[in-house]
Amino acid sequence: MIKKIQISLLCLCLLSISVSYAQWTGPKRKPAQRIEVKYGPITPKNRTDENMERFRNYGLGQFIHWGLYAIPGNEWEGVSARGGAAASEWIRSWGGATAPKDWKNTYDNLYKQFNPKDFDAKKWAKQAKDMGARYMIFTTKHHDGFAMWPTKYSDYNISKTPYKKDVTKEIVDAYTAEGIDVYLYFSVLEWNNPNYMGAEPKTPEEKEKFQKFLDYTRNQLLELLTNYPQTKGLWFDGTWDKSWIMAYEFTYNLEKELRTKFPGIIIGSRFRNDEFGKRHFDSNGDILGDYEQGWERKLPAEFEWLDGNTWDCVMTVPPNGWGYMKDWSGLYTKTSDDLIDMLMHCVSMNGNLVLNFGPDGNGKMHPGEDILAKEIGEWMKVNSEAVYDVRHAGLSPSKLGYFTRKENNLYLTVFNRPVNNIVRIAVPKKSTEVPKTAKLLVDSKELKVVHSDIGLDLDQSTYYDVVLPENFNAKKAFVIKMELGAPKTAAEKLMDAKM
Ligand code: FHN
Repeated sequence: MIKKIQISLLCLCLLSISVSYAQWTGPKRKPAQRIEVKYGPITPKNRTDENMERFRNYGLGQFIHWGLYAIPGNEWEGVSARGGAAASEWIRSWGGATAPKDWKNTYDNLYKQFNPKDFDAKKWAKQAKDMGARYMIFTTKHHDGFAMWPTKYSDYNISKTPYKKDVTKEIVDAYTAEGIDVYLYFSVLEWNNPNYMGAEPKTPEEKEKFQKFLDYTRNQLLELLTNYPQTKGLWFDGTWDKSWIMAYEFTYNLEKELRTKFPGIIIGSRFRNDEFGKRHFDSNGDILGDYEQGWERKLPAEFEWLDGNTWDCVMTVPPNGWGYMKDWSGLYTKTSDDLIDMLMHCVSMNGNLVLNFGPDGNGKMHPGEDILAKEIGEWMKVNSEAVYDVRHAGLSPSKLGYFTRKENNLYLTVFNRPVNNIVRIAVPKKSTEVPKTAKLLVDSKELKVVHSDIGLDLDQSTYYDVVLPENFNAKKAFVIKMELGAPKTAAEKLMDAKM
């Protein structure tokens, strides 16, 4: 019995050790004492070069998951893979009672059907531009191992499909022409590569095999960055297996090599771990890469949790599922209001929101995604000033919406409109900058600003009321732009009550 308790205590301990520095849902804990880490960060926290500054200013991005999984669209011969596969782009791993016979083999031969007759990269890029995206991430190779570019290092690639043409090149060129920066998604993990293994290679044969896989990975990465020199960064995925974790010396050297050969390249925190197996953040809690890449379908509740790191959040429209999903019925799919809320949540905390699209096997977006792109684009046309090039405003969060700031302009994107039409802004009493003027981005009409020092006992804030016109109708969130300036008179010092 005692032994059992000891074992479970040990398990609990191990669990807490393994999650301590790579968590995305709470404040980042750092060890009490720094330890020596040989394979830690290569670049400084918060690079200040032009590329990184651009990254921090994107605001909105587009993710595209497109590969062979687009053909089934999460179902096969009328049978849904829901419940049998973790997500639509995971359909190759469909198991259980509903899985078709010999499914893996069927899937691995889908490339013989890949011939997207409606694919028009320029159309995609134009849609992304109209939506307001300033960067995009494209899946060059997902976990199935199929390369969406004509790689020299594997036959399982786009050139062997009836389509034949280099999809990646078409996308990189079209988006770059629209002024949208391109990042290449690359899954290290491959389900059907005989040289890949999840476990740590132990025997000489296993080690030799996995070394082949590592060399192949390196070759593909160098090939991608050479073929598509416009690429701004690599978005790694599938790096959680023990085999990759134990290859920390290789991955450290590879990151160095990529950075030397392709100066300015941006690499997120998913690429590698330190020699103690710590992913995203090393054993001292320092970020491994140029930005935090763990905000997948999740958002930080507090700005402080981000610990000053650059970050973005990648988001699906359905609850989960990144690749094309023919049937959205019975699932909650995010509305443009949900997504604009998430966008403002991100930018108000110095992050970007990257919205995922999963085009079908013919190269068409899901009709629901077309609608979202249009609605978000319409909103962005009026309000993008509050999204692009902005920073965390340094004010206490408001119940009404999200603050962002650019130079001496403060923006409040209002999601919860007060019934009395008075938008109350709390400013620290000692602040040397307060709202002086206000207007709505939608019509540029000046709004009344009134200083309302309501005199709450022990309150550290003073208040500025922006008065909305009674006849102002809004169907979506709206942005109030305020100019900041020196307060007229310092807030009166009222006596705090003695109790
Ligand atoms: O397993 C993948 C998943 O299919 C998808 O590509 C997402 C995108 O961020 N990443 C992985 C899970 O973390």
